[in-house]
Amino acid sequence: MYRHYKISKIAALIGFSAALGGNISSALAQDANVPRTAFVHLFEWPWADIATECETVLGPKGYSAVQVSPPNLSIDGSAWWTRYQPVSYEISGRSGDRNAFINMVQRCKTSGVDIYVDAVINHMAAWNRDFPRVPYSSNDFNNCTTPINYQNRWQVQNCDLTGLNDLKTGSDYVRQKIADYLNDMTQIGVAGFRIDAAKHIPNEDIAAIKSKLTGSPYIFQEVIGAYGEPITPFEYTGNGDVTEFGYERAIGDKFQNGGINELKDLKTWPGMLPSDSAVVFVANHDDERHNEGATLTHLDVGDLYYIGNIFMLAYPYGYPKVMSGYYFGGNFDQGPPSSGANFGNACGFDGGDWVCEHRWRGIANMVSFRNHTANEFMLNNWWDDGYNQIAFGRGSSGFVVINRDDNKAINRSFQTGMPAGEYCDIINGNYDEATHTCSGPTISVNAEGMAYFTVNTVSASAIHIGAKIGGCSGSECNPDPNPITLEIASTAVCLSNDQSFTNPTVYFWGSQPSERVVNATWPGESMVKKGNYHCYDLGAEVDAINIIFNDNGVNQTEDLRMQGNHCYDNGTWKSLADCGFNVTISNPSLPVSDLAKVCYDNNQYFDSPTIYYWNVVTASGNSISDAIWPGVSLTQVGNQYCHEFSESIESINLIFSNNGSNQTSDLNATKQATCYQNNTWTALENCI
Ligand code: AAO
Repeated sequence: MYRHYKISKIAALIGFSAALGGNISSALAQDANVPRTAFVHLFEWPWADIATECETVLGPKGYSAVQVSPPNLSIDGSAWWTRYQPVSYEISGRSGDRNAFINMVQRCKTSGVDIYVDAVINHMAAWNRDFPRVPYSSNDFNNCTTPINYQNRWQVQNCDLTGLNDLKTGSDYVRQKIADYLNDMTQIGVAGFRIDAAKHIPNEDIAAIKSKLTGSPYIFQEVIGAYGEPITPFEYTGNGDVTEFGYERAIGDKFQNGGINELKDLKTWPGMLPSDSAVVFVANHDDERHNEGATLTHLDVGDLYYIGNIFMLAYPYGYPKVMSGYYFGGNFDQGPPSSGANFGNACGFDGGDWVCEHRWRGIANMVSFRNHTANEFMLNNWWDDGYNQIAFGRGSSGFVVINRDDNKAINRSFQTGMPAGEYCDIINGNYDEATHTCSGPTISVNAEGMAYFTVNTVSASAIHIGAKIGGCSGSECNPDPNPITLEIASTAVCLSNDQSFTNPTVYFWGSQPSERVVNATWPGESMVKKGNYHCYDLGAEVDAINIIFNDNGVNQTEDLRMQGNHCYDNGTWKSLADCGFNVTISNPSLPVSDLAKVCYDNNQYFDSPTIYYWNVVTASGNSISDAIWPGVSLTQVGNQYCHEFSESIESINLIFSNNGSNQTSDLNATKQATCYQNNTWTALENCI
């Protein structure tokens, strides 16, 4: 719905430091035709430092934008959070005055980097209700001062948030004052806004303010989705993007407690926003202080936070925001260092007080990885060791290997899906776009797309098409945006051909149910090339079948048994979807069980998800009587909640509900798509 791509206007030649542990490199600015797809929060950075940072680091490294701290006048005090207590909409404060702000916006824009302002518009400071510099007086505020109970929608949106005077955003006068403030910044050249505490403003009030805005600024709203709360992030997607705190929690949990292999399907976990509505982050300025332990932060021992950020920038979901703050030594209120990282102070790895995560080599270079893989916003060639070691591809544009294991290195070959050649390992070296060379180790991809990686404990390696030694050429630089969203019938069998067969052939016999598929005659049927795979459509669904892949009768695999998963990828059976295919269910002889199931991703966090149904049309013509409200309980299957009917269904009317309380609207499913995920129907095969 909302585009996160931005093409840089200029490509300037600039030298800069981009290091983890202090190594220095210089490089060309990112190519002007490559989109910018990740931004950074330079928390509490002064305007002058941000301007320099845009020119020397952010522009060249390909960052799309900077979220800056609230620029308007707030209460006095040294704590960082004083800036979330506005007293006026004049641009003035700890980061600099209006002139410095304008200078920053212009210089960043010239470097290809946008500015997003943190807009504190839900409330004014916690003092009397008189703000003559706006002006606001007591009539412009709501009257509820009791502490907020987050289970109560009305209180969340009408009472003071921790004592902060809650603006009456239902009033046209207040809406206009807020819009005037935002329009002033748009006019200066600000490109977007983070709406602070958006959960505390009814979404229709934000829509009304938005309708008064000039231009079309990018908007993302801070809505902390939490189990059991009535207000959900989904309510706000109509206004713009929304923060996805579920993503931060998932990364914090799996990287700290183990099991990062489970992050493979993170984007489809129940309750997650659609990718094109989600702003994602590993940590934010609140949680790195108050939620330490659950959130992965720079305070974590070892490089967990580092590789967590690498995962975020590689994984095709949402619009990523890199957190970049300062050291606060356990004092959660501590304000920023008295001078910025470019004028007077320095980054931690250079002995200073700023953490500068956005400059850490692997993080800064993964921004470029994300930009160069943007055309192929999909995941393929996934591998994991069943726990803490993972690897995955991004079409034919990039491949990343992440090792979260504390004891075990990774030493093995992977199918990368990438064109043959030598690539810079951008986690462990910098790529120079001018000379097409690498300051560190390189990775060699052979003609079959295979590459050998050695990755130590709690570290990573990554390669991408924009960091190929000698440069990429022709179509490999601009790969087909949908190379492996190739359609495939669910009845096909596919092979990754890491054996380099010249004429891949599939021999099969002994199908179950028996004789569903007629036995082949040796050496079997020729396979057709589909992306990185060769495939053959068996023409009917089977529960199991014996298979030998061979090179038209010459070399051959051992006797294999295909059961459930149809894609033989580098020695492992995977689902066709995991091999990157878009699976179409085209064959009428599907087993009954596959079409008898209706599933729901429960993105409304129902405690007792229930299905109520009527008008059930079965394949056999047998009748199934309507359910009795609120219907029957769903059973959790992986990430979905499902109900299995006694026989195959053709179509059905239904409502999912929380055992009769909250409910979806009236829905209708047909046999081609019986999984309700992210508010749309998809085929079961693509869903679970
Ligand atoms: C300061 C003082 C206060 C004083 C107040 C007024 O610290 O003691 O009462 O002034 O004098 C920042 C600081 C505040 C500071 C404020 C103003 O963080 O400490 O108060 O400036 O100076 C809620 C809001 C969310 C908000 C968050 C902090 O929904 O919008 O609280 N974030 C933004 C900014 C933040 C800023 C403000 C808003 C205010 O990012 O920096 O405050 O402008 C649950 C709820 C959330 C709720 C949290 C915290 O979340 O769901 O909506 O956020 O609780 O109350 C797990 C759970 C999740 C839970 C979360 C808590 O993730 O799953 O349910 O933990 O971390």
